[in-house]
Amino acid sequence: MSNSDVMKKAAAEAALEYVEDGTIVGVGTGSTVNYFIDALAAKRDDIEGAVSSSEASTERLKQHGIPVFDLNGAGPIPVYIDGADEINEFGQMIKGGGAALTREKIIAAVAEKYVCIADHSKLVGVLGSFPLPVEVIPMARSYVAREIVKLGGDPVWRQGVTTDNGNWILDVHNLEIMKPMELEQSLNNIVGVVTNGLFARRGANIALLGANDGVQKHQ
Ligand code: ABF
Repeated sequence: MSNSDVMKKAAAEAALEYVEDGTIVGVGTGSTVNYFIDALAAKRDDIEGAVSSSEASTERLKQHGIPVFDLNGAGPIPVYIDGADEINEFGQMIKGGGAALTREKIIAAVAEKYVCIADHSKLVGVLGSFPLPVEVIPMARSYVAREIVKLGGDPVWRQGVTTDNGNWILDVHNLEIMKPMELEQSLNNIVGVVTNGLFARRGANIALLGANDGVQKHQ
């Protein structure tokens, strides 16, 4: 296992502490979350089940015998555990490298608490080195791209990728995001945008970042 994987696994296992018995757990997507799902299997009989942000995570949860609920019937979600592509000291994030940003943002909105799990390399001073994913309705791709250029970004179509919702992804390069909340809102205002990968208005409440000397907790 690589050093990075050791750190991801440590962060994922530390998140188990936030899982409440008898509840439905919000589960994100990605390689760090996969470690979390594997660890959650040990608590399978203590929880009611999970809601999932992607087909991939649903599949892995079911393989472990963890019931997966439809969000509409799930009621309160005390905690959502998910990764990030970048996170800053305020818990604001870029997400969507795995193209699951829309379902991730929905569950994050529902959950009372977002616990971000990652290795410490995801912690940045200014968001934007990681290209910002934007999910778009396919027929709006070119229009949305032109509008994003007006905002100062450099959008690139992630060709060959269709999201779980049947949409496409533009990855926006060359952004130095000094005002994440404002940019999140501006992108949301473009017709044809389904979701953008800035999680600034609803960021993480707690970040558990795996490092060489253990798991750092930021809150
Ligand atoms: C999800 O998984 C995404 O929002 C993000 O793109 C990605 C992080 O993946 P990993 O844990 O593999 O770095 O959280």
